[in-house]
Amino acid sequence: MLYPPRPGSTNTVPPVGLLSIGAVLENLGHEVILIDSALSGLRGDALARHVRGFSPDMLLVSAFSSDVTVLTTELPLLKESLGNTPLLLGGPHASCRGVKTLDDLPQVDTIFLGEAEESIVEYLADPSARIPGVIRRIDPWDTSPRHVEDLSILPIPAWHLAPPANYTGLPNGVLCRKMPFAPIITTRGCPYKCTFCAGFRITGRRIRHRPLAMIWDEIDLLVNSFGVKEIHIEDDNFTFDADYTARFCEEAIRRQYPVFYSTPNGVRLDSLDEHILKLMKKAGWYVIHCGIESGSDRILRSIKKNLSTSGIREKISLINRVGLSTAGYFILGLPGETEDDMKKTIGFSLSSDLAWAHFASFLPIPGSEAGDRWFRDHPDSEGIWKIFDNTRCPAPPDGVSRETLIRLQRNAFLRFYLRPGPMFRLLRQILNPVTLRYHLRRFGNYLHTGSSWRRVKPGIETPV
Ligand code: B12
Ligand code: SF4
Repeated sequence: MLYPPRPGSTNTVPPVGLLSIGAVLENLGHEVILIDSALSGLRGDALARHVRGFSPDMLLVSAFSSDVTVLTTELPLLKESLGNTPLLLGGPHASCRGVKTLDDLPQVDTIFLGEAEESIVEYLADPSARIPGVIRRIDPWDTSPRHVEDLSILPIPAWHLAPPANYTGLPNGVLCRKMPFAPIITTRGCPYKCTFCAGFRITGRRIRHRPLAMIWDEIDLLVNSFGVKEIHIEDDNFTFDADYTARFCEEAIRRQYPVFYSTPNGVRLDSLDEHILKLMKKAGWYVIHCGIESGSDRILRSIKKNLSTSGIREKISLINRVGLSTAGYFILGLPGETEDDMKKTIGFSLSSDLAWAHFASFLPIPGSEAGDRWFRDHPDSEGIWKIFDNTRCPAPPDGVSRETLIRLQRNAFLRFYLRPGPMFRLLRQILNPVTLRYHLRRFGNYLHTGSSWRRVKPGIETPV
């Protein structure tokens, strides 16, 4: 299994989806190797030689759309080196883009759409069959993403393939109190229909829960066998079911592990009340990340966020009253936005009591409502994957230039953090011994190579 190299990125996160597939394959008796070249930096001929060294029977690659550009240079080398070894691809890009993935990446033999724990088993049983959620190049039929109905059938992700202590880059910006951290998934799916989001293409619209007993088995393993000190719940919508969230927190309080918990993917503000927030605080949350997206009610309506600016302000105050800090996620350059709308968003971030803020630029994610519209309106969008990152403003709205959007995004960060409170918090976070090491290494890399790209380390994988 391969997690692709990510030049320029200093954030590394264990590939929890591949770990789940890895556990399924191991349960079937297969020997599984995970090569995380986002972590090791290995690429090009060295990566191809490294992969060939294991003489794999098949190569499973997981990719975001932001990985497409790198894969267009890596996959030909891997294909050449591996000959007829089947090359399978799954993850966000394949799930969101569907059959067009086969045009984007001509070396891929088969793609998997959506959650693939069941489809991979069926594929291995008969690689020539038509399986829902699986598209083979030699028989590209029309199928939609597949989802696992009953999450209790899933094994615990194969954490020994990606020990959390190897992941020393900060996961989400600078917000992590203790290392090692581990991302876990407790629920899959989200019923909301935000137009910029394509999560449903991967994990569906129906929320399914993993049994809490299984989640605690996983956390036990992470804490007791891997020394994990911070658990990041990366669900689409962890707080959707208040009863489930409360039971998770009550168990965390009962167990008293010396760990922090956080939900860095963000939770919906309308799902939070005082009772849940107090439980989360007692359980070990220190910050609540939340998707705010815009400070303009007109734009909030147009992106179908189902939140109002006044409701958002109320919830931020509530979170602060409970004694937790709040991190707000905003998107600049949403379709239909004017410069004025974006200024409203920046103004909103400054006037609300947020401790942290992140300003992403709009990404036209294929498969999302707004992304599909963008691709329809921009038939000549070949170069999009090269800048498919929410820091690079690839798709400014009509009437706003890319340069203007980049400037607004930079201004947003500067205006938010160049204030005494946020600046003090940022410095305290950067100077905390856990993150200081990361920033020093990043700065060292910058001095050595002129970029924050991690220097190449040999692969850390050994056969299991
Ligand atoms: C947590 C999360 C992150 C985390 C961690 C990601 C990680 N390492 O897994 C972080 C913060 C790092 C992250 C970053 C980004 N993310 Co994100 N993220 C998510 C989120 C909320 C959940 C992902 C997850 O853990 N899912 C659970 C696991 C179990 O699923 P999974 O990893 O997808 O794997 C399953 C299947 O995809 C499949 N599978 C995966 N790989 C393979 C390979 C093979 C061979 C097979 C057979 C199957 C298979 O089987 C797995 C088990 O069912 C999703 C939303 C969603 N619903 O998926 C967005 C999402 C995937 N992210 C998104 C985006 C845009 C980004 C960024 C590009 C944002 C940016 N900076 O611009 C970055 C890029 C990341 C990178 N290249 O480093 C988009 C993806 C769009 C796309 N087409 O690429 C999503 C869909 C959200 C959205 N806005 O719509 N993300
Ligand atoms: S942005 Fe969040 S709330 Fe909206 S659809 Fe996506 S996961 Fe659900």
